[in-house]
Amino acid sequence: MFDAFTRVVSQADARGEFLSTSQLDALSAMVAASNKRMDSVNRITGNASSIVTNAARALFAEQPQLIAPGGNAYTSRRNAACLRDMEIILRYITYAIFTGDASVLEDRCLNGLRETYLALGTPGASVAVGVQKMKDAALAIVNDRNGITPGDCSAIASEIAGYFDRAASAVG
Ligand code: PEB
Repeated sequence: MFDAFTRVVSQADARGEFLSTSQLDALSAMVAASNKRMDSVNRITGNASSIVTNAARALFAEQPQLIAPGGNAYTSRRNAACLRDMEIILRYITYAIFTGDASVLEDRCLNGLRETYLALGTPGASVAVGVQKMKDAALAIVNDRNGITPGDCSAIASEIAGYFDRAASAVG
């Protein structure tokens, strides 16, 4: 698991080089924006349960076959597993936002998830739709600027969008 700093160190070390000016500039821009990053993590985390349940409700409204008899989320046990999966994915995305690096999300959550869903008969494309709905909700929260340090949030917002997109495309 890397964060944005250790990743740069590991890449420089693999080449036996000092950190480059462009690497230092990129990290210093990241440090300058770190309040927005942590505010975003804080607000997504504080709203996690409504982000998950609203996304799942909207997914089931669009794809009612999932919760109909024979559907992969039919029965309370499987419905709960579905909500839990969405919460796990959102949690790892908040870790990636916090560290500024997708490796924790990739290594501990997404790696092998497509194969797990194939084995379970869980429709990965539907999970991807659920993840996209969580993305819309998370970005709406970040972009409403309530409790987020003032300034331009477009860079952190597009970074956040990228982590959701990675998760969706890993299973979809
Ligand atoms: C991944 N999900 C399920 C299982 C696992 C995961 C390993 C099998 C074991 C279990 O049931 O607990 N676990 C999950 C994850 C990590 C992890 C992301 C990362 C660290 O450890 N079914 C649907 C929806 C979707 C869904 C589309 C959006 O119809 C999910 C929610 N996942 C779902 C369901 C099950 C499941 C298991 C319903 C149960 C399937 C079953 O038991 O038949």
